[in-house]
Amino acid sequence: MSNFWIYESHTPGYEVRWRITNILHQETTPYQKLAVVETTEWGKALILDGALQISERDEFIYHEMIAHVPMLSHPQPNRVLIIGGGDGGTLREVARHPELQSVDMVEIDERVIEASKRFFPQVASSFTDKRLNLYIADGIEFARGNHGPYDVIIVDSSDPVGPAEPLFTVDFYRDLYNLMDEDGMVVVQSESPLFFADYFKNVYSNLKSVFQLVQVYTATIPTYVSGPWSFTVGSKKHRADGIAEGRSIPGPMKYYNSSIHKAAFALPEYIRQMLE
Ligand code: AG3
Repeated sequence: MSNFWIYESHTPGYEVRWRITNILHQETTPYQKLAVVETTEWGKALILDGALQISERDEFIYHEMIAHVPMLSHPQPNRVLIIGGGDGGTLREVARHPELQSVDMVEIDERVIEASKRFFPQVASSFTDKRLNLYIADGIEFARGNHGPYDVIIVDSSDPVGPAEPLFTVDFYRDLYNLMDEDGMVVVQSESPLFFADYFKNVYSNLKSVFQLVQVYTATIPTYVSGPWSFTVGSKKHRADGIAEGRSIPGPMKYYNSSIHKAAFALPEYIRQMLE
């Protein structure tokens, strides 16, 4: 068996390692270090600046949960904006909804898209969708521009260090607010409440200062830091914790179902208390 391992340091006292058989690709893009490795347990994995973004084996959990919760709790998600998400997994799930009329996707680093198309074709499977307008651009600048209005916005970013840092600020959330219709809803990946508690609390209070309704849900994504991973919704009108009337789930899922949708919003006390 190969004796090569890659490490991810979560905190100064906690790191994980994965046995790998191969480094399939490595490059330094204008924005970050990008690597694709073949692991023995999780299939291929995409790593940005030392942080694992997707593994073939569990990416479905993250992508189904970041996409279908907002897409199904909104009554009519016709126009969608995805910020980040260069691997294409969020787009793949959004594109399954027949209600979708157009999706704008804004990714700062074209190399992530290229690497995903080459090494993760089953994730990058919707870049040919006719409803897609792809922008290789800075999400911050895009959000300041005259786009939309959108019904649903999904911020599928990496951690708030490096290129994604400004995507966690009040100013950015205010710009997103202004890009949405009067019943719009945004969901952002908001890190581990346990290990990245400050980031998590910041997202919540920043969204709270902009949106009428803010709700948190979680899912366990085994290749991220152990325990729950959070997603936070800012909404102008609709609650996010259930499927909207008249909507139905678009085809077979591997993780998402209507019970999971509701249950994901049930928060353990230690998380609920962080939001007080
Ligand atoms: N975006 C969230 C990745 C966070 C991972 N963090 C970490 N490993 N420290 C994933 C992008 C998938 N489309």
